[in-house]
Order: sequence, then structure tokens, then C-alpha cells
Amino acid sequence: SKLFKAIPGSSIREELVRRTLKVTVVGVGNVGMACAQTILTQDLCDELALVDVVEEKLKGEMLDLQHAAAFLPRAKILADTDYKVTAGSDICVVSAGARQREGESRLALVEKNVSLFKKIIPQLVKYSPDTTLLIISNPVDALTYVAYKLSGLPPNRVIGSGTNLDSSRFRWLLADRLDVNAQNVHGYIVGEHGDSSVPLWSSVAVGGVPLIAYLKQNHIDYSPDTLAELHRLVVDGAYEVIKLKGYTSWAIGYSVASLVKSLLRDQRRIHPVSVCAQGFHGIEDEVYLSLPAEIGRAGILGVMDSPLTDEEREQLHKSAKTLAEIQKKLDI
Ligand code: 6V0
Repeated sequence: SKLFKAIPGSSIREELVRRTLKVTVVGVGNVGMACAQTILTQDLCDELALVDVVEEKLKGEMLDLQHAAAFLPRAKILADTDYKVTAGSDICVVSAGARQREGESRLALVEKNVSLFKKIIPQLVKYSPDTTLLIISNPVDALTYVAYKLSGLPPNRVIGSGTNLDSSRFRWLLADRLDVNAQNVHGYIVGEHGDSSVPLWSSVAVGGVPLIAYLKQNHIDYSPDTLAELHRLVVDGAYEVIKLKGYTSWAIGYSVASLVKSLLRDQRRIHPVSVCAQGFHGIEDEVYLSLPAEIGRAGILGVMDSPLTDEEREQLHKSAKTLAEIQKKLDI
């Protein structure tokens, strides 16, 4: 900087100054921008690159974020329709593409979004061969599989946001009923991010206490219908928000920032995310769906082969079948 003079004798090693953590977000719609702003406010990267096909919106979003510089941790914000801007990204978040309209299922979006992915994924990998892909666009499980196939990256570096969001909805609903902090409610929704998702009731724990076992031991009455109703609220959560406000954004933004933090800061937290599930819980197909996975700097460090009840396993297999059918029909 011309404003300041270096202390005599200082030696500034450019390679150290320039060692940046970089995140790219492709698709600056409601979801992409919620991810971008949450990542920025949480100080997770030094450089943020935005990509979209709509040039004016892209520039507008970039400027709008840059104008917040005095209130945010320092980060360089770039935007371009050319993928050159993404070069050297540690993580590429993909939230481009068609979204559900009111009442439309996620699976209905598959064809439109597969053709977009054919344009997007090879470009990302070309400019960032060492990146980890974090797929958000729906149907997220099928598109994570598509991204894996198109990218040629190892499976631990292609992750779908999957049921990370559904699990937060689940934990919130339980926390709300029990009047405790959702962070003290541990519970996982696995399988499809969508209608065939599976709640793992057998491992739900509140403050370390297994919930169902506790209810049984203390002869506290609960009906299977109550549990089914709670899961239905999780499944319907996105439909309800879309009906009310047109799209979902804040919760998915926080869900993605939490995954980015686990990846970039090597947090080794367990997130239910979309991964290749072949070989787990007796799943034979090379199918992408969510299972609890340990996430760190190298991507997926491992998948938990958590104990399931017979009913949970059966439901998971049903979800896997639904997704395998869709994967088979994909034109990739
Ligand atoms: P949106 O607001 O319509 O934004 C989509 C953006 O993608 C727009 O800015 C488009 O211009 C852009 N786009 C379209 N084609 C391309 C392309 N070829 N390259 C780059 N950008 C492109 O949609 P919204 O942001 O609401 O949703 C985006 C996607 O996220 C949809 O598929 C949603 O269904 C999905 N979601 C996934 C969730 C999850 O939990 N995985 C949660 C919410 C939404």
C-alpha cells in the first residue's frame, strides 16, 4: 500500500500472504446468496467467487456484498460468468438451477438440472482440480451422483447437502416440544433429502439420554402416530415454506455454512450428508443418499455404520430403491 511504509528490513513473503481459503458459489439465486452471506458473516474464507449466467444480477449481488465491507470480516469478493474466476477454490458450492414450484416434488427437477450440471461441473474441476464439491441443487442426491460422475473426483470430495437441513428441522421440532436447545437434541434424518427420508428414532438423544428408551423406561406414553406426525412435518417443511414465501433460503444457507466450516476448519463433526452409500447397511447399488458422515479438511473422512432397527433399515432400503431408480434414468 502506498499509504504505509514498510519497516526497514521487513521481508513479506508473498506466498504466505497469498495463501487463501477460497469458496465458490455457483448460482446466485435465493439459496446461493443465503449461502454466500452466511459464509461471509462467519468468516470462513478469504476469497469468495460468485458465478451465474445472469450477468447483471451477478454483478449486482457482488457489489451489494462488497458494500458491506466495513461490517464484515475481510474477504475478497469476485464475480464473473467466466469460470476462470473460480480458479483455486477449496470448496465449490453448487446451487444453480431450477427450483420447486408450489407443490412440485424435488425429483421433478432432475432433467433440467442434469443438463446444467453438464456445463457447470467440468468447468469447476478444470479450474480447481483439488476442490471439494458441495452440491445443493435439487434433487440433491441424484445431482450429487451426477456431479461425482462428471467430475472424476474421488467420492470423499463430492458431497451433497442432503438431509443436513432435514435433520435440523427434525431437531428443531423436537427441541421446540421439549423446550430445550436444538443443539442438545441429537437426531438424524437419513436417506433421500425429500419425501422418502428416514428418521432414526432409535438413536435420538436429548442431553445424552436416548429418547425412546427413556420414554419406555419411565412408562411415559407416546404413540407411533406422534412420531410419524413429527416426521411428516419435517418432510412437509420445505413445501410449507415454499408455499408461504416462494422459496427456502435461510436454513439451507446456515446448513451449507456449517458444512463449509467443518470442511475448511477441519472440524470433524458428524453431518448427515449425501454420500455414496454402497456397502453401508446392506445397500448394494452405487446410490447417493444421506448417512451420518465425519467431515474434515479432506472431505468425507468416514461414514458411520450406525446400528439401525429392522424398520429403519427397511425404510432406508426403500429410500435407496427410489433414488437408484432415478439414477438409472439419468442421461449422463
Ligand atoms: P433461484 O433463486 O431460481 O436461483 C437459481 C440461480 O441459478 C439463478 O440465479 C440462475 O440464474 C442460476 N443459474 C441457472 N442456470 C445456471 C447455469 N448454467 N450456471 C450458473 N447459474 C445458473 O433458485 P434457488 O436459489 O431458490 O434454488 C436453487 C437450487 O437449490 C434449486 O435446485 C433448489 O431446489 C435447491 N435447494 C436445495 C436445498 C437443499 O437442501 N439441498 C434447499 C433449498 C433449495
